[in-house]
Amino acid sequence: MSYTMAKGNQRVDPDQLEEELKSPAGIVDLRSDTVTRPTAEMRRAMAGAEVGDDVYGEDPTVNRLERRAAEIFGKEAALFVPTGCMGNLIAIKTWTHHGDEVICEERSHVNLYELASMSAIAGCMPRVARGEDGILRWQEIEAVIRPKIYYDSQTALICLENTMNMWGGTVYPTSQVEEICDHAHAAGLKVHLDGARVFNAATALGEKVAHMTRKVDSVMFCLSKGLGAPVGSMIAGSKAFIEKGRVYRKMFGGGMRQAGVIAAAGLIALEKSPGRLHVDHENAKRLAEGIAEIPGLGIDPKKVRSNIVIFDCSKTGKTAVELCDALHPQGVWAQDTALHSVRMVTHCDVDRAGVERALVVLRDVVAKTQRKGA
Ligand code: TLP
Repeated sequence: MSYTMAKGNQRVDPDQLEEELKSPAGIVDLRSDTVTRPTAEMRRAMAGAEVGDDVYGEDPTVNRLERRAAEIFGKEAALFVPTGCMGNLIAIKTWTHHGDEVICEERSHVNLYELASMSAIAGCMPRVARGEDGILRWQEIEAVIRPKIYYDSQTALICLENTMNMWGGTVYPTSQVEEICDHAHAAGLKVHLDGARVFNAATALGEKVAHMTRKVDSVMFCLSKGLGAPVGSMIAGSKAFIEKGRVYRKMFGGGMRQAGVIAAAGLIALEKSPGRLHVDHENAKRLAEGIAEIPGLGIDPKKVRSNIVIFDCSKTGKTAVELCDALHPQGVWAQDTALHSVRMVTHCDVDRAGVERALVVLRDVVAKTQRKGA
């Protein structure tokens, strides 16, 4: 099939636009893997997508994506949701009753970056645990389970995150997830996995996502991060979970109509992107090794296992915001994640040359700040 897309008042072939469809020229955007732009193949599929009204369950492309996601994860059913935040919230709402507690890691996304939606909307309290490099063990979880006393709020759900974003993309060993699930289930608790980047975890482990998630009760994963789709996440679990989840998706305003237009890109992301994530991981490793050689910056490259690199800049005398602001005009975009922590995330729109450029600019910017401070 061939077609053209409007670009200004020109008509252009999207195949020739592949480079232009990526990040703005000259910018190495490492703020997040959410910034990826859909490929020409995705855009073609979106333009040609067969659609229907998904609130009636009549969008064939969404239905295909949901079936395929369920199949890949070895779960009974899956649901296409607009965002990862909504996917997590639907799972929390489905597994809990208002007044319940949800155990999660201190730096987890559900605790820090979802606008307290588990409290504001699902009526639950986060009960945080702390794991080494963000990876929880059963002992740390067990310690914060509330006793079964009628005047205590009750623990209902454990929410794990894999990879663990704010700990630098660390990865759960599957045996540890399974041990947590076995104990949780024995204690009558459910386990939800925020697997926004579960395919990165699968790449790091060399395992299949179905194997890694077989014991969790529900999983959310994002099509719009490392997998490169423009919009959308999925939740997967039992048929009963997805049936309830569909109700909450509508209640939260996430019932979409001709969503096949975006699901079409999601299908390509799901089939094609996991196979290239190792490139992002190799780039992240190189980035971390380069950062470790810059005086004043702190990182242990051995701990970088996926596509997220978080380093300490306290010894530069600059805050993370100041450092990011100094990098920005040089075309290297990074994200502050704490007072002295900077995050750089590799993805399909950043190649090795981009990583090398980021390192040159970073070294230069840090050296200048240190000269000024001397
Ligand atoms: N993460 C974003 C920011 O919100 C921090 C990013 O740039 O990394 N779970 C995890 C582990 C995530 O990292 C994110 C997004 C989400 C859920 C939410 O996904 P969206 O943005 O689709 O709602």
